[in-house]
Amino acid sequence: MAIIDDISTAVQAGKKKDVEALVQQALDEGLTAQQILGGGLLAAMDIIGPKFKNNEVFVPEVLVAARAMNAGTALLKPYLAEEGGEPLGKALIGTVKGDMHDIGKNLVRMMIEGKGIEVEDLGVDVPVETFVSYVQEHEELDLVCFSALLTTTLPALKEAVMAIKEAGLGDRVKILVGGAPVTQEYADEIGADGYAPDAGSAAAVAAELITAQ
Ligand code: B1M
Repeated sequence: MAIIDDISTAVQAGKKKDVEALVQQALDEGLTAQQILGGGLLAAMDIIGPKFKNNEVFVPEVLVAARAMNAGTALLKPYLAEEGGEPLGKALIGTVKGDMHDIGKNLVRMMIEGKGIEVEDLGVDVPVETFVSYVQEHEELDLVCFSALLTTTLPALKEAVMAIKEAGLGDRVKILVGGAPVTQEYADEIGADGYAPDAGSAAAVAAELITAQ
């Protein structure tokens, strides 16, 4: 579909305003948010990723593409969210210490919100103490979600999971982990309650963990 390809091209070029206009046009033309997300926005990052790895594009290009992608996903947010009602529960999300990647985390947040779960987002590069004190201060929380995108920040992910448990909060909140280098095996090894490989399954696992409590 031409407009989907145009969205992907505009994201790759980091043309934020064009992405916003094209995403809006695609919605107006009746494409679903999932079609736009998968075929346009995420497809662009699948092209940027290998180029970044092969030194065909560099950090500034990736950053403007990420900014354009985030602008597009922000427009899709209300469409990805299901109709209201009572919230199913409350979750906290953040990218672990030392890790600045937030595109995947933002998508996970949106999809979890789409399940009717309220989500507080602490952003990126979040120190473990910040996660722990937030959970301590918010007794209404059901779930804590940690995102890690670098193999070098896997130890920070482990530390975050352990800190929640060592603070005696493991019985009160469930812990969901994910991000490109994270596997089910690693999630089990560090004692997380749940793992998901992508944003859609993260939302399903989040809902399961909350309703099973
Ligand atoms: Co970075 N980066 N980056 N980067 N970057 C990767 C991750 C990398 C794979 C690129 C590569 O070399 N091929 C590589 C990591 C290698 C590794 O550790 N195995 C890498 C590197 C090395 C780096 C730097 C070290 C580069 C440098 O400076 N030399 C540096 C580190 C900075 C830091 O964090 N301290 C760096 C910097 C950056 C930018 C700042 C330029 C930018 C981030 C911008 C931003 O996020 N605002 C960036 C980007 C954009 C990427 C790539 C190109 C794209 C990541 C992305 O957004 N993907 C990436 C290559 C790639 O993935 N193709 C790369 C789209 C996103 C939707 O997918 O984030 O995987 P993803 O999220 C998915 C799943 O992982 C999952 O669901 C999401 C949606 O389906 N998921 C969860 C994520 N969190 C979850 C949580 C869950 C469950 C599922 O539960 C809680």
